[in-house]
Amino acid sequence: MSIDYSGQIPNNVNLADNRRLRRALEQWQPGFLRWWCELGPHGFQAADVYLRTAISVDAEGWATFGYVKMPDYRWGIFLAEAEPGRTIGFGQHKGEPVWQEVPGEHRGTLRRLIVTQGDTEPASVEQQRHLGATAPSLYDLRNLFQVNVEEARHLWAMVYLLQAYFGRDGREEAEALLERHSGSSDHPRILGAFNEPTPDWLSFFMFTYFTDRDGKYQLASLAESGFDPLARTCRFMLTEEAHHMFVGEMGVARVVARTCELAKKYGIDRVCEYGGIELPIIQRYLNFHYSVSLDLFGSELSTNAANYFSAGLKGRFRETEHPDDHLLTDQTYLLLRADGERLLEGRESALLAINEMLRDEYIRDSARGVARWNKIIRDAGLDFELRLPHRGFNRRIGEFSGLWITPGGEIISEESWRANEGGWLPTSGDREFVKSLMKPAFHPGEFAGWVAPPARGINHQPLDFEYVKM
Ligand code: BYC
Ligand code: FE
Ligand code: FE
Repeated sequence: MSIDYSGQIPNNVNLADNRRLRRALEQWQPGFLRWWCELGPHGFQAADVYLRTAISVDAEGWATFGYVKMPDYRWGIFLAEAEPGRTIGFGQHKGEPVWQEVPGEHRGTLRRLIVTQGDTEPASVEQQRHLGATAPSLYDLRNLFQVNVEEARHLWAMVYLLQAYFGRDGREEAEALLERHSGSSDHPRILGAFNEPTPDWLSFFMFTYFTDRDGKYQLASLAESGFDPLARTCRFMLTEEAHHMFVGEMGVARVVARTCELAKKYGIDRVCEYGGIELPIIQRYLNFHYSVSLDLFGSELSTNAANYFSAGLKGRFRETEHPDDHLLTDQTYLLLRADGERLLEGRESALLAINEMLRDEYIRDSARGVARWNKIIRDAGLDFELRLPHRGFNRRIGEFSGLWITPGGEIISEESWRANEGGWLPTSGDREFVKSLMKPAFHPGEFAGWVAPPARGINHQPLDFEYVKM
């Protein structure tokens, strides 16, 4: 299924023959572009950026690479191909044909899920809008912008669903997605992590490793949805998500590699003196981004999540691979709960634990990158290990939110937690120091001193390729 690029909005949903929808989207488009120019990447709207753009939705060659000025990026609506005869894979409607229209009784719930997903996408662009000015290389600058245009496309993906399937309320929600802003006091973004600033590149790499990975797991469970247009939209979004997480994993790996190089040369305690970011600071950034991202999965026990599942709206990660009845009504799941001042493992209704199952998948996946970062440290012969903190550490949502839990998983008093906080979460001194390193490196092939160059360029281009022309 190829993409129609002839109209104003590239798409593979046959907009050419759907006049009502085409006009609704064309009316939304100018507001979107205004938003992009005001709150998208600051200072680079006129630059030529070497970007990939989707040209088909099948695995081979969906992307083409070329120079684009970002406001001219062809944001479009791309759904993965329909699976003929697809049936609902879980919940009370299991085995019934998937829905091509919104089922009336689930309309409000489905709209809310789509709005929540859609809200995160422009939020991340807003959070990252000032990073361009301090990019450590043209290669990194280009990756930032690639992530930004794709997150903006993810907004299109959700706006398409709202406009195509939710009538007037859908149009209103589509407008509201451009009105809420990250960190705004009157109209903040919906979820916590998306109102936190992304002030420096170490934060950006941590964000794309940990927070975009929440995106992967949320999209994967929405890709199981019985509402087929949502499932197909999310499937295609997942192909873009892989690059975002790659940027994060490699970004942190390169920071670690540079740190190790300096540590070997000058001593592990003198890395900052020589313009690197010492491992304890990296650990504190990791602790922050990981714990904030864990919150994005919602409460450990959630009737919302149970309802989404039973209704067939949001499944588990790789739903079909679970060797059970996909109803979960009589099953239990082992999870950690807070029982007064103790943490206690116990079995709870599997249906209520859907959020926790997804978080468990996420935690396992997050650990893989950390192991690869640790291999870099080990290979450098240094005695230090990065760790994922305990799942209860620094949580604002769910079971652990009222408790003061150490990265090691111990419940302590608020007073001693606060007294130790500076060793666990980035201090203002850490942030100032990291900020002081953030100087742009804009000559082709040049890299800032706090980060190692990557192993290879983008799309087989050399490292000194001019990825962004100012
Ligand atoms: N912050 O039953 P509970 C991405 C609210 S990232 C603030 O625990 P539920 C991306 C919740 O709304 C993926 N509020 O939660 C990444 C509820 O409110 P009400 C984004 C929160 O509903 C990087 C109450 O607390 N996609 O794509 O089971 C760059 C109790 O809720 C938070 C999605 O999130 C929070 N962290 O699950 C760009 C998928 N957590 O009902 C993009 C769609 C919970 O009391 N969303 N609350 O008013 C969902 O599936 C669910 O809304 C959640 C929450 C999993 C987020
Ligand atoms: Fe996204
Ligand atoms: Fe992403």
